[in-house]
Amino acid sequence: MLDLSLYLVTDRELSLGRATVDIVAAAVRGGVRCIQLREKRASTRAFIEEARAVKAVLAPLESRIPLIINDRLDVALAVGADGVHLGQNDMPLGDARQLVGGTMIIGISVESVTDALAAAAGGADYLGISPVYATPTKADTAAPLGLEGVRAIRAAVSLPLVGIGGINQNNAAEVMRAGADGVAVVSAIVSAVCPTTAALALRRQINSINTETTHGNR
Ligand code: TZP
Ligand code: MG
Repeated sequence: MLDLSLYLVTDRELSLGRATVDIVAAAVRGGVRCIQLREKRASTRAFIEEARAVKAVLAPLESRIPLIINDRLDVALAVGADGVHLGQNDMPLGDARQLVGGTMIIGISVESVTDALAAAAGGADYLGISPVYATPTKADTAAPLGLEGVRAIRAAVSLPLVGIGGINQNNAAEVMRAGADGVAVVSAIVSAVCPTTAALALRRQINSINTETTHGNR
């Protein structure tokens, strides 16, 4: 089953000069369970090379960590990634699904209940609720949806949900309590002095919610 509980979205410009492959390796040691490679400025060739390098880091791991490619279905196909993540202005879900059939995970960023219902009807595998909180990491986001937005989307669809935008160890638990199955973070991990420690801190918050759920408190 797809484990979205702690989902890292990469950003080379926020990684304090460290290589994305090293950030990914460190983050996975701290308990990140899914990687999205997001390259907004790289050439297609550099994107493909980076994706192959990240795939090589993930391949020998005992726990299977999926590699999802941001925006670029062609890159995802070229490297044999596990999935692609598409926003509301990227390739339409229907076209992407037609190209890959059931062979690839397709995640969709949703900015409203309407988007969520459309993505669910179109066969998305999971949804990214974007953004939950305001964030300087991405310029062109919609207005923050907040915990109310997470609750509304949770009530509308049964797909796995991951919150993204301004999430860190101090607010990860409340996003999950509002109904998300996981949290996706960029700066909280890639800009941390120690990405492993940052991931561990997030992991602790997530695990505390899973324990609550096990005890029927959610
Ligand atoms: N999509 C919606 S918000 C966002 C993306 C890629 C950036 C999230 O970055 P951060 O640093 O975790 O707030
Ligand atoms: Mg996109």
